[in-house]
This record gives sequence, structure tokens and C-alpha cells, in this order.
Amino acid sequence: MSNESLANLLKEERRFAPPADLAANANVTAAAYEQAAADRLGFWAEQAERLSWETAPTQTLDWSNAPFAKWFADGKLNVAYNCVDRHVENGLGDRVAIHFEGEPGDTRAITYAELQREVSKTANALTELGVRSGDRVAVYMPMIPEAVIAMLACARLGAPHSVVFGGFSADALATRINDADARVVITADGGYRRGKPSALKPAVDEALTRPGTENVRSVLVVRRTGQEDVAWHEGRDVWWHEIVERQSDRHTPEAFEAEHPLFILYTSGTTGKPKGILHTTGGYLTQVSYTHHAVFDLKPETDVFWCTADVGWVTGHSYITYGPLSNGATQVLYEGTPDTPHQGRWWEIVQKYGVTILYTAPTAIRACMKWGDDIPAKFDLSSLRVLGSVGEPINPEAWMWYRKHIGADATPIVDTWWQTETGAMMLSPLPGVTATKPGSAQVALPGIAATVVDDEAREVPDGAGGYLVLTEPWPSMLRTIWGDDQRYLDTYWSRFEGKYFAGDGAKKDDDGDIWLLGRVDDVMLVSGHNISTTEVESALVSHPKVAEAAVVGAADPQTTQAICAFVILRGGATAEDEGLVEELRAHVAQQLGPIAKPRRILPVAELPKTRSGKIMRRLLRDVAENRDLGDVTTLTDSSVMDLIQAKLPSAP
Ligand code: 6R9
Repeated sequence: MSNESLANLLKEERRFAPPADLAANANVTAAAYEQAAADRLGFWAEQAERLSWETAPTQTLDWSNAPFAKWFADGKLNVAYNCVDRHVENGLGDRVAIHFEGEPGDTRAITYAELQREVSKTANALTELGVRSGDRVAVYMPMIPEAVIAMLACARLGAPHSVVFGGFSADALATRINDADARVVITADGGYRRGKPSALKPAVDEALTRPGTENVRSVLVVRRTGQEDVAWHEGRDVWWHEIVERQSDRHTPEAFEAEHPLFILYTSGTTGKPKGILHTTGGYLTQVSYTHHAVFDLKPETDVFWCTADVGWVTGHSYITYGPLSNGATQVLYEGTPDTPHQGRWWEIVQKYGVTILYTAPTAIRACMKWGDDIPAKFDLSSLRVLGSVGEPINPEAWMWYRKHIGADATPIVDTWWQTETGAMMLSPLPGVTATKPGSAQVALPGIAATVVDDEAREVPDGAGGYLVLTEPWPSMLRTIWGDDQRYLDTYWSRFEGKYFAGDGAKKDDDGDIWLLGRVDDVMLVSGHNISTTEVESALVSHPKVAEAAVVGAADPQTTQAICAFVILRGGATAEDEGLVEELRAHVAQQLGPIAKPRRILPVAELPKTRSGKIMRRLLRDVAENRDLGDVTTLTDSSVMDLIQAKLPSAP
């Protein structure tokens, strides 16, 4: 990026105060900010008391070998005990932990007492398969309860798991098995997606033919779809229902040191070798538990929580498995897609289980906008009291739609910024405290230190833009990149000395609130101005005929880059509509100024996305610059790119 900071183009004046009853009964009030500001480490030491420690920590942070952190280093605890057993011991065994809803409509309600038995049996089975503390276990599963049970069983044994998205290819799985040197793979015959069984086991079989995966000695297979033709490797493959079911349902958890590795999760990494992000035990669990309690105002006795993410994404790790369960929450786990068998499936689930807190991604909200307001209107969504967003900047118009059509124009929206690397939420409004602004993650959570700096690492004044940085260590921070300390230093700690570089562009508004502007690699340079992709996309989405937009800068001899926008239309608009493209260009110019007016606008049917719903602008840039496409393995649907490329020659 050039020296000039990001233009502060978008102005947002709308404000929504917390509902009075929520504010009056909120788990966390404004006092938390003051307490954490006065004594940040004392604040986190207090939050660590949310957990049950076998040996309580006496040290909070050891930063003597910065940026390699140790949190609560002399404490010992077991994560699975904290997520399961202690709730049973506290008399909550009959509380439902998981309401499972399979895509075909099959359901299971699993109480904390049953979860304790299932996790214990699975831990015993893994022990029989030779898994010991420190061994890595790859988990390649559909969204079924056994995915969560497998993670907890690994945690119980101190065996770090590496969950790989069930949708990733055999190649991606093999690379990750190899990098983590996994000894066991837990998988299923398949899962249900878009109304039909989708096999998983063949990808495991293929992955295990690749070099570097020889150390995998067992494959534990859940029978989910019951397809007949599962290839079987005698001596290596074991059915879950055969080995797990015959185990004792008792298992004594061992306490591990707070810095014992809990899991490795590979970031989707658009370039280069995927990074194995390492998270450890005590600090991670402290921050996921606290943020889940604070940001969602969770009342475990009465709330029904639902995070729509996949467990293969960090959001699923922190806000399906570890945050909610450590807090004794009741949650929904849904296997399938939002539009199977109909586009109201999610809202039907909210109504059926009386979901009170919903956590989802902007991409899903924009899809629902495109499908139409009438679909959620058919369901009773009155149980909802807090709505969350994560994964990308949420465009102000999508935020407004979410509030109005899902949240009855009353429910607070928490826009939570964080990363695989941060482990837990870092920036977010608090629903009982913050007057929210559509499109902004706004403020660092209590105990978190974040700011925006310019190229010289100077904090920018209010009203200016630059790079988001974290200026103090936090409990759930990544500890390193698995097997590559140097890459950890280079990627996150070398851009600005002593500060964690998140790789996101950001600006502060006139109130000092933070707005995320997209990945720094995506920021456009147009005639000497840095322009954020997010702001141009938000301007496009604020037009009633645009459901979704992806904006890239394409190399241009006159202006360095020219803004090129790909849009998905809604409200009956079509690419053939006379004057539509001109109308959209004029709309952006009027919203943001002439400098941000896209050179080209291309209506398309779909946008390329990662499996966690993030738009892959890099691929669109390849298209816009007529280059061959790079790596498309993390794309949800690679045929999307063929359709987009086919459009190009006829473009204006
Ligand atoms: C949790 C997760 C991290 C990147 C991050 C940023 C983007 C996530 C966001 C957001 C704006 C938000 N991001 N939440 N941008 N507002 N509320 O998504 O982790 O998959 O590692 O992605 O996602 O660009 O740097 P991960």
C-alpha cells in the first residue's frame, strides 16, 4: 500500500441503542472495559476462573520470549472435562447440549450426560487405537454430532486434532495429514448435502495413497449415510459403531498443562502452503468461553444458541465446540445447506427449536436477501434476541436487512472480527452496552488492545485509515505456525515491530470506532488513492437491484488499477436491463465519490467463494486481467469460474 492512508469514503449515520431489557440484565456491562483497561492481566486472570482447573494458575502471561506467549503456564486442566463432565457434576446432566438436525430431517437431542458417555467411549476407543497425549489426529467429517464428540475425545486425551473441512479434496487432506504427521484419521462414510449423500471415505482412501501419509495407522469411520459400497482396508479401517460402542462409558480425564497443544487448524491460505495455526489449552478456552458469554449475552438456562458455521472452520471450533459447551449452553447443530429442501430451512429450524441467538456469516445473509423477504416472513422468529455476524465485513445494507427481516427491527447485531489466528473474537460490540452501527465491528473487546496504524506504524487519527494491528498479546492467540516458528515471525510480527499484523485494512471513524475494509492484498490503488474493496462493494449492495458484489482492482496503464465489479442482481433485475450498468456506476459515484466509480460492472450468477463463504477476489483479479486461474482447490464450486470467464469477452 502507498503512504497515503485508505480514503475514508463511506459515511454511516445510523445508530441502534441496546434494547433496555437486554442492557438491564446483560452479562457484561461497560464496567468490564474499565476493569480491563486498569488491569488487563488481572482481568484475564479473573476470566480464567470461569474454568475448572485441576491446578489453578498463579502466572497469567509470560511474554519473556515474545512473540511466543505463554498464558496461565503453571495451571493444569482438561478441556473436555470443562466442556462436558463438570456440567454433569453440577447437576446439569439432563440439559440438552446438542439438538442435532440432519439435512434429511432426522434429529437427535444429546444431553450433557449422554455427551459425557459418548466422549468417554470415544476416548477409550482412541486409546485402544494407540492414541496418546501429543499424537495428532485428523478429523474429516460432515456436520454430525460425532464431529464434536471426536474433537472432545481428542482434547480429553491431550491429542491435538486437525479438523479438515469435509468438502476439501483428497489433495488438501493429504497435505494437512502430512504437515501435522497425523497418526489416526476420523471420518464418516459420507454426509448429506443438497438432498443427497455425499461420500467422504473415498477422499481419505485417496489421500492415504500420497507420500507423507504413511504414519496413519487407523481410520475410524462413522456410518452416516449407510451407502453400501464403502471400500475397506482391513487392519487399518475401523467402524465407529464397532469399536466405540463396546467401550466403557467411563473415562478419567487427565489434566494437561495450560500450554499443551489443543489443535492445529490450517488456514485456507489463498497463496502458498497452508499454515497450521497452533492453539493451546488454557488461554484458548478462557477467551472462547468469556467471549461466548459476553458477546452473545448467553444465559445457559434459557438460551438456544445456533452457530451455522462448519466445524472445519475456526468459527465452528470456537463457537460450536469449545465456547458453547464450556458455558453449558444448549445449541443447534445442523448438517446441511440453508436451501435444502427449501429456502426457508434455517428459519424453520429457528422456529422449531426456539433459537434465541443466531451466529452466521454475511455471505449467508446476502443469499437470504437475494431469495426474498417473504421467505423468513413465513416463520416465527420471535425467539431471537441476539444476532451475530462473522467472516467478512458485513455491508451496511445486509446488516439492515438482517436486523429488519430476521431480528424484527429490534435485535442487536454483533459484528465480530477475528481470525483463525486470534482463536476467539477480538472486536465486537457488546449487545447490552454498545450503540451499534451497521457495518462496523466498532471496538476491541474488554482485555483486547487493537488499533489502526499507517505505513510507519503510527496510530492513525480518527477519520483515517491504515492497517489493523493488535498491540498486546491475548489469551487465545496462536502460539506459532506448526513446525515453522520463522514463518510465524515473518507473517505476523515483522511488518510492525512489536505489533501483530492482521493483514486487514481498517479505518477509524470520527468516533474512533473501527471499520474493517478487507484484506490488505485486496486494497485497490486508483490514480494514487487507496480504495477499499469493501466500501465499493457496500455501495453497490446498497442499490436495491444488487444482492451481492465483489470488487477487484485490475492492472491499468493510466490509473495503476481500474475498479472492476462483479455483481449478483436481485429484485427481478437482469443483465440485459437497459442502462442498469450505468445506473450502478452512477450510484457508486454518488455514494463514495467519482474516484470510486467502477470502470466495469459485470452481472454474474455466482461469485467464487471459499467454503467458509469468503469471496476469492484473487480469482476475479485473474479473470479481470485475463490471466490463467491460480489454485482453485479451496473453492466451493469451481464451475463458477468457468461461467464468469465465459462472460468476459462481451463485457463493456
Ligand atoms: C473468524 C474467521 C479471518 C479473516 C479476517 C478478515 C475476515 C472475519 C470479520 C472479517 C470484517 C468481520 N473477517 N470476521 N472482516 N468483519 N466481522 O473468519 O477466521 O477464516 O481465519 O478469516 O476474515 O479479513 O482477517 P478466518
